[in-house]
Amino acid sequence: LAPLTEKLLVLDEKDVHWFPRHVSELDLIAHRTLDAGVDLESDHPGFNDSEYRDRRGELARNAIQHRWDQPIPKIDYTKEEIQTWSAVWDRMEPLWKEYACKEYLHSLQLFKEHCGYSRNNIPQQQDISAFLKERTNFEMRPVAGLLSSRDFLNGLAFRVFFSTQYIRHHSQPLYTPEPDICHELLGHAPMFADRDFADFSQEIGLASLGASDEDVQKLAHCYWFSVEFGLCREGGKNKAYGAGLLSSFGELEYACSPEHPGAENPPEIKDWDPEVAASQEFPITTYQPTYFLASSLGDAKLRMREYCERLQRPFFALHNAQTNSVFIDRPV
Ligand code: HBI
Ligand code: FE
Repeated sequence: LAPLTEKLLVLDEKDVHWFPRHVSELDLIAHRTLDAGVDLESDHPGFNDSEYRDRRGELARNAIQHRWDQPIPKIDYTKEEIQTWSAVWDRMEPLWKEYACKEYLHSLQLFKEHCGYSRNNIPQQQDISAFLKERTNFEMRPVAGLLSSRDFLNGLAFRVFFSTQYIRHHSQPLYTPEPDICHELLGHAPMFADRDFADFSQEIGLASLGASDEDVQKLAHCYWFSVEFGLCREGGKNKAYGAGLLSSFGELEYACSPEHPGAENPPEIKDWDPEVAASQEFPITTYQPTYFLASSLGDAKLRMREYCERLQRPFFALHNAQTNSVFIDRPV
């Protein structure tokens, strides 16, 4: 082990960014949020609500205190928070049946049976995490707010999804300027119960370890057009597997059914190609003008893997699932 370690240290100093080698080192990343998760912008729906801001502070502290080997503390969601959850659930449920991919619908059913998913209950991250760990060896861990692309993607290398725990402000249940539990638990979490999707996500994560800033940006764009806004073909129809779509009642229909009445500017649908997605620009405050369509989640994964293998890297990181650590292949 010694020579490999030396080589890594040299690489660290000279060529590559620091990156976590073991899942425990995600503790170092988890508190590096870009915003504290509490400093709301003046146009945030909860900006003038001191009770909401206190709650955000409480949940942020909760997330920052979490350690990788500890169970995720249960959160006692208030009646008002549950009402917001129900409002989102009620709007999304009929749309999922129509536009969510079959993998999502299958997992959602399992989550109803095993993880406390329902319109009247906000599921606990710990329950979801334990279920995912059994099924696909993925897990969730709390985070206070937005991380850098590098830090966020590095977590996926260890099959860890950083997930916020607060909910959007009750005054606008169908709008959130940042990821919240409706987005994380209704958009992302069920997809990680699918083996191909879980592996797909980890591919992006492994490629991000020690990658150049340029490559991290490319991988973040691939993530955006797949994990957030990806479509896949199913029975002659376009279905959503991206969490940004699965948690947005307006955009889900817009993306999957561009011919529906009211869509004056139908989006452009391109075949899923990570090379193209990597340099495709995107807006963050409007519906996406472009979506990428994979023929299946398995195919999306294979293409992602091929793309990652082509990235110019001094090494490639491999994952040991038994120890949840990464090691380096092909050092130069
Ligand atoms: N941070 N906490 C958190 N949650 C995300 O979904 C997230 C992030 N940072 C970056 C990011 N997503 C993506 O937009 C890509 O840059 C990876
Ligand atoms: Fe997201």
